[in-house]
Amino acid sequence: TKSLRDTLKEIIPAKQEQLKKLKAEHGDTVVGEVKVENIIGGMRGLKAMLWEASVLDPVEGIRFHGLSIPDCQKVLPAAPGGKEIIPESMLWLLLTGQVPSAEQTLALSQELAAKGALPKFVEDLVDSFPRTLHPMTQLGMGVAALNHDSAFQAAYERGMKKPEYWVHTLEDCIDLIARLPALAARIYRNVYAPGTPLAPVDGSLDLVGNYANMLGYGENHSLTEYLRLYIALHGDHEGGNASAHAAHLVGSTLADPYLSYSAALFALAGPLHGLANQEVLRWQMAMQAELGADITEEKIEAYLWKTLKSGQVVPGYGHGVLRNPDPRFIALQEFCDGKPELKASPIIQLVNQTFKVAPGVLKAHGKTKNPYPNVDATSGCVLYHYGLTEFKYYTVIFGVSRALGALTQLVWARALGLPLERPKSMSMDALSKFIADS
Ligand code: FCX
Repeated sequence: TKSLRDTLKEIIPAKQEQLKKLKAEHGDTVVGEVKVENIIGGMRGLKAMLWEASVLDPVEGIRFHGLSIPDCQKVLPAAPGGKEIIPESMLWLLLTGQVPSAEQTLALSQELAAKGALPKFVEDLVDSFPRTLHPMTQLGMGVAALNHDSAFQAAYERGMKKPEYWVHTLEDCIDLIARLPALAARIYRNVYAPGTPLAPVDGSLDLVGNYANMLGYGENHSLTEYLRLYIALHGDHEGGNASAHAAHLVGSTLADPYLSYSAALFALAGPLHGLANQEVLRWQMAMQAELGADITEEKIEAYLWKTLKSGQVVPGYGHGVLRNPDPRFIALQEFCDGKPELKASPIIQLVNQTFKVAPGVLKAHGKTKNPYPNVDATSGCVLYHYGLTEFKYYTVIFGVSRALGALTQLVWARALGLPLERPKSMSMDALSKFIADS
């Protein structure tokens, strides 16, 4: 059975050829037009970057190399003894476009576990942070500090040639993904259970098995399975979202994968992006507290209007690209439906009741282009049910996950020799002059 590196070595030349051909034969083909509304509207809808591993259809949702989420759930290997997709099999798919065998997935799990320990100075750095420092700030700083051992940076200093870029990028990406659970779990334990022992990385466990174990939830098989699915599903959501795009932009300067991914994490930490799952829980709990025991759809509707009239967004609803319920939301709901204790959980029931009412209210409100839930509408609430109640930590789990896609693209960007990203900006005066002259 072929290794990950050999698989990539085999497929990269054809992709390089494809890019060369696109450039040579279609370099001046027009893909779309740039309107003033795109320039002032956060570049929404502009097809302006390459991203290999996934494409987001507004109606259908995400596909990873053409595979939908239900397709992935059918074909991607689970952990030994588990049922859900695991990040290792998703990473293999994202990187190669191929479905790994159970054996290849296991080999990747073993490699990640073998590389999973943190350097001592990073442990010390993280231990020195005040407990009050937001976990996402800690994660971003820890990831940036890991660049101390960057293979890419060391090879660049030695004067490596361009065809070698992807090889060292891949090594950094694998090392970083391997170390994220130990880093993220250390932050959790320091902030929420200081002074208690932290389990070391266990060579016999998969990536999330280790993560759950180090968090202190290793005994909870159901939560571990949820985290596997959650982390696999959040892995990639094409390239334009703020975290993925930040990694791509910073990586295009040939900053190493650690620095590039730390930039992604700071983008993820914004409330309109990854922080939304913590905001959803906060909002649903405030709703629960205000509405009391007897929660009806009418009361939820009134609460939604209250949120909107106070000028706030309804967290977990809306999306920059999607125009339908997010299939990741559906997949997490199906996970809950299959587990009686989750189905009976008050917070999950509230998420479901809200889902029945919120699209209608948001349509009537008439602002958002997408009145449907995104994945954040439920992801944090499920964690809460499992007893992982520290919601300031939720985006860190998203941050462990998003590495899969953002780092995959760094490997492809270096393999394809993609250039420094540098869009042209305009001032309002320049834009007005352009309009007047045209
Ligand atoms: N509640 C109330 N108003 C909303 C809304 C919501 N959930 N979603 C969008 N709107 C409003 C916008 O604020 C905007 O108002 P404005 O014209 O006064 O500025 C208008 O509707 C048009 O926005 P729209 O084009 O539909 O959405 P955008 O692409 O600008 O923004 C996000 C997309 C996701 C930022 C937006 O829907 C939002 O704020 N949602 C709530 C936060 C959230 O769930 N974020 C997570 C998104 C995602 F899953 C992720 O990145 O993790």
